[in-house]
Amino acid sequence: TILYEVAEGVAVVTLNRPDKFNAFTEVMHKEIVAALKEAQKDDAVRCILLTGAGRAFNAGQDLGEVSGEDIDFGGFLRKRYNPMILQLQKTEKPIVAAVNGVAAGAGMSLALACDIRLASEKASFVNAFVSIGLVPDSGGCYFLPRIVGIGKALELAMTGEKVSAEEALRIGLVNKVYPAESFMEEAVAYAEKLAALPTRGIGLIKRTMYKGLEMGLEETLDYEAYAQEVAGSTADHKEGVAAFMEKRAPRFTGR
Ligand code: LHQ
Repeated sequence: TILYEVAEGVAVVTLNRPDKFNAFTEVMHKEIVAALKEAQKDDAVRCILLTGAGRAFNAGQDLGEVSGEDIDFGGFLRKRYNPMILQLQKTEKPIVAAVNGVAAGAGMSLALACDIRLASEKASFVNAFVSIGLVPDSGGCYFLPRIVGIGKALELAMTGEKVSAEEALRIGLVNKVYPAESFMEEAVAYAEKLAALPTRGIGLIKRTMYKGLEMGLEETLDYEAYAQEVAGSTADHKEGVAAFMEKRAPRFTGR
């Protein structure tokens, strides 16, 4: 239900159920977690690009899989969705969502849990939970207010209104918007640029910044000092300083 391909330092993970708008199934969750673990292990991977096949990014839970059933919502989320969201966080490499089309429900949450969001001008975001009487899950109640602020987050979650790519850019829900025709080329180029940067330093930026959301100033300052000790011992730090002194472009290796 997904495709996984590594080239030029980028692992492209494509959600691949285009006729179902790439809606989540139990198998897809397992495959995404496995792909993220593989990308974390593989030194050739220095950035992960997550996208959807066909017209949509991801429409959330496959409602066909759950309709007419009495489901244990708590168990469902804890078993299937939460491990996937936690795996995105645990991955110490940049994760870019290339939002090619609609991202709805837990599909929107998935995009929010990525580190950077690029959108096609055809992309849109629908916090669809409310339309079926549910609560934003898969980190939606955590990331959405942190990304767009509590006022906008409550509005989007309570109304379920569709947000266009243009509006998403305006409210900081996405980082860039590209024309639909060249979208994947632009997204891959963006990911390749990230993949050429100091990967360990970026992994530490990710961990430290997300931790900073949970901590006070003193604790954050202390964690920064620790993270800097680790970053300061990398080959890429030495290369960055050497390149600056020698007035040349750096050649980072991700180590
Ligand atoms: C789909 C789906 C879909 C199956 C489009 N499933 N087929 C956690 C705990 C436990 C249970 C519940 O869920 C969760 C987490 C969640 O994610 S809850 C939220 C679940 N997602 C939704 O409620 C979104 C439902 N979909 C929509 O609102 C619309 O389809 C969107 C806004 C995504 C797209 O609208 P349109 O562009 O107008 O496309 P469409 O509605 O015509 O859909 C295209 C096809 O994709 C269609 O199939 P068909 O065979 O008729 O062409 C849809 O049935 C299918 N599809 N979403 N979630």
